Amino acid sequence: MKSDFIWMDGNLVPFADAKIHLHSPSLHYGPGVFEGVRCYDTAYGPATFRLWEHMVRFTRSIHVLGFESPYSVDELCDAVHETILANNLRACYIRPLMYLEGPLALNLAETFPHVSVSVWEWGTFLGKEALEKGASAMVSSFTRMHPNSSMTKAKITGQYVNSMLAKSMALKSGFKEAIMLDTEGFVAECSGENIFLVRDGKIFTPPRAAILEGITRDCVITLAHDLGYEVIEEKISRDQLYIADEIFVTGTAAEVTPFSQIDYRKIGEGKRGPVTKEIQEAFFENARGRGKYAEKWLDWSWNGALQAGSEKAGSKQPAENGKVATD
Ligand code: PPE
Repeated sequence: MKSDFIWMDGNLVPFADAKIHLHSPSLHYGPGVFEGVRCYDTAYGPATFRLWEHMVRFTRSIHVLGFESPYSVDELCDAVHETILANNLRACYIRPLMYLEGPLALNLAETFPHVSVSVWEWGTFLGKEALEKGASAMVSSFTRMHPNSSMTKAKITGQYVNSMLAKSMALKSGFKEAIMLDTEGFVAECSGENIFLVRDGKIFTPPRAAILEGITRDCVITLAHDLGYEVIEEKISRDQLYIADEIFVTGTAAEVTPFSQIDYRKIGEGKRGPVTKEIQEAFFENARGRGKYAEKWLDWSWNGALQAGSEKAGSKQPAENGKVATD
C-alpha cells in the first residue's frame, strides 16, 4: 500500500510524512468517509474508472455525515489525477479519505473536514484464481448494520468495523469472504462487495435500501441488460443462495468475482458459471477501454505525461466537465 506521495488538502506530501494528529476524532470515534476507485491501464493509456461517480458518492457520503465537502467533485477528480501522475503509476487503486480534526467530543459541530488521496498498486482482490475458479464464502454471524443506526448509502469509515469483524472471522474460518444478512435476516451484501445470484437464466440482487449502492453493481446491471438478462432487485434469503445456479460479487476492489462455495455447499457447478463469465468479460472489456461504455466510464484525458510516445494518447479530447468527450 506504499507510494511516493499522498495528496493532503492540496499538497503532495512524501509518503512517510503523511501524518495526522493522534487526537483526530476520526481515529477515536470513526467519523470519516472514504472511496475506492480504480485506474486501469487501457487501450488509451492509464484511465480512471467512473471517477466522477465515485467522487459524487464521496461528497454525498460527507453530506450524509452532516458536512459539506471542502472540495468540488471537479477538484477532487483533479486531485486524483495529480496524485497518480506524481506517483507515476499506470494502474492503481485510489483511496480518497475525509478525516476530521477538532475537539475530542461526541459532537460533530466543532470538527473540521480534511481530505487526502492515496494511490497504490493493488492486484486482484480475492485472488487471481478466484476470477475463474470462484471464491468460497460464509454467511456471517455479524449482521449488516441497520440502516437507521448506520448510513448504508455512505462509505463512513467507522461502519467498516462491522465489515472487518465479519471478514476477519471468515478468513480465520478458511473462507475468502463474508456474506452479511440484514437485520431482517435477508441477504444484504458482503464485507466490501455487492452480491448477485443467477437462477434459471435470471439475475437477482438485493434492493438498495440497506446496502451500499455500488458503482460496479450499476455497471453490471447495465451490462446484463445489454446482454439480454432480466435483473430483478428483490429480497434474497440465505437458502436462495445455496440453490442458485451461479453467484458473483461486484466491487471496485473485487471487480466481478464468482463464488463457487457458500457455507460448505457447492454453488451450481462449483466454478464460474456461463452468465458470470459473460458479465465478467463485458466488465473487463469496458474497464480496459475496448467496450461500448469505455468512453463513458473511463477518463484518460489527463494521462499525457504518462503516455508520452503512445499513438493513442490525446486522441480523445477532455470535455468541459472533466469527463472524456465522445466522438
Ligand atoms: N458494499 C460495500 C460494503 C463496499 O464497501 C463496497 C466497496 C461495495 C459494496 C461495492 O461498491 P463499488 O466499489 O462502488 O462497486 N468496497 C470498497 C472497499 C474494499 C476494501 O476492502 O477496502 C472497494 O471495493 O473499493
